[in-house]
Amino acid sequence: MKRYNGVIERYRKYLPVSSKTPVVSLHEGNTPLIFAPKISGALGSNFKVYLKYEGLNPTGSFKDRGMTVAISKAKEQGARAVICASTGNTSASAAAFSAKGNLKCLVVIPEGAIALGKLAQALIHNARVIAIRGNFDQALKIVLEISQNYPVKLVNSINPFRIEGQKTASFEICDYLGRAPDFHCLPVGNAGNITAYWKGYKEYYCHRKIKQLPKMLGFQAKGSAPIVKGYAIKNPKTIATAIKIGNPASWKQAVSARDESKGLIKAVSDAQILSAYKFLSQKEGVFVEPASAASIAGLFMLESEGFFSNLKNKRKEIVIVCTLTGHGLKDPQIAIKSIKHPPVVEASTSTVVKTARI
Ligand code: AN7
Repeated sequence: MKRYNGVIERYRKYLPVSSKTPVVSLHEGNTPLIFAPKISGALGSNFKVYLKYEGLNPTGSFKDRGMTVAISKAKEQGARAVICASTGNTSASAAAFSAKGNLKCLVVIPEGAIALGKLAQALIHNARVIAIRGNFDQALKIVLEISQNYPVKLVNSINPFRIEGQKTASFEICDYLGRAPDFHCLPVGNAGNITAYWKGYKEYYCHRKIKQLPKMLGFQAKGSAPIVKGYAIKNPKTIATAIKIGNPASWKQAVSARDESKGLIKAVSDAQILSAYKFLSQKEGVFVEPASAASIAGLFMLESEGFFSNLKNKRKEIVIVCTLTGHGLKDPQIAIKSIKHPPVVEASTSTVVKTARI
């Protein structure tokens, strides 16, 4: 069997790379598509829901797919340094790929709004991390300005190579299922990922790899839902810090993905996100960070609104893929906070047995 060497090698013919591109890879991609029997069952007997578990990428999020292409192209173009603003995962990924590719990595983050695991990653991979007294949208504006005036390459998803890499997730899903799903659910923050998935599906359609396109179902957090509301949010709020974004860079592209696919972009509350977060970990055994649970929160919300009712109990199988963008270990503090703390008892077998109610 051929060894797996990451998304550039696997999907080279669909990507803007040549034999001269120095490939920087951490063997990202090739993530599992896990069948979710309990979520499927909640929708109906003819529904098949699959989880694209992007938390299993090398730095624990989907960002690695785009970063391998962005960093490889930055090197090809002779860059010595890269820069990004981040709600956490982009910086973790940029820092790791920069370490592998011998680039300097500058990271601008909103102070106090980055999950612990992500901050640890950026720091341990030796990025130069600067926290601003401001939010992600302000950080993005700053790094954009810096990249236009200094010799540093921007690796936020405004960089088209990021989108190119991220579209490989659609390819993997279609290759695995032998078709495109009917619906694709995913969280929306800066809106790069919904843009990338839609691009990937459309390209596979043009190459006749799939016969139909999915409807894209995007979900923002209620306190950070500019696309849903139709205007930028000055002070976005949500416990899902990854998608706490008030003015998404790929806003227009996300709207196109929604409209071209005849899908939708809706908002889910923090309570709905946390409930889906617990459902995933407790019923499906899959631990994700809160932002990722927005996919499932959105799916459950649509189900309760009767969105799927005319598709229920038909012969036709309905295939739904939900992208789970980041690993639960990214944000251990949320996990600990949202469950009961374990009891502390004396060190005796009988007490442990009694307390455990065996
Ligand atoms: C886990 O890291 O924007 O809509 O700076 O980390 O493509 O932005 C992260 C976004 C969803 C939203 N889930 O994706 C960043 C950043 C997780 C994320 C999103 C992010 P986009």
